[in-house]
Amino acid sequence: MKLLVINGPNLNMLGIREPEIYGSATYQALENLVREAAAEAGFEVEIIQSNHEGALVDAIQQAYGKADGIIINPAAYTHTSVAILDALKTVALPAVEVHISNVKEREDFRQVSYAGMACFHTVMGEGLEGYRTAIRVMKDKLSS
Ligand code: CA2
Repeated sequence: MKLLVINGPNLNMLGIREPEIYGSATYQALENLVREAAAEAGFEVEIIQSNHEGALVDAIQQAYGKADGIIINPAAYTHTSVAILDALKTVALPAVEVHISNVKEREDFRQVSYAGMACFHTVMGEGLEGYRTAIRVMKDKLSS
């Protein structure tokens, strides 16, 4: 089974700023965790990070016919991007939304998630470990 993990803008800067919100682990540590959790769950995994909305849309479209599921942290585009929502709806693959922080307890402008409207589950506030949870949730969904 193939999994595509997509990370949005600025997540490549993890560990560099705002450790009180996002922790002190680096983006490389996040990729390592995802690869380990995916292997444990029996997934082949591809991980993509981009700061560009269109590149995220391209990645979602390219998953069509190739991946069995998508795990996505669209970062700031969570709260603005109808294009990412439309792409997720178009490919219609099972998708899980992940956020490192607990967005529910943050600013008003973070209270809408467009991408989340096309996801069957959301994980938030678990730090990087949230990606492991998301992978397990996806495994359960695809095994049922
Ligand atoms: O909690 C999350 O995972 C977010 O998706 C992170 C986004 C934020 O806009 C969302 O509301 C919630 C921001 C990612 C920025 O990542 C940084 C990493 C290191 C230093 C600064 C920002």
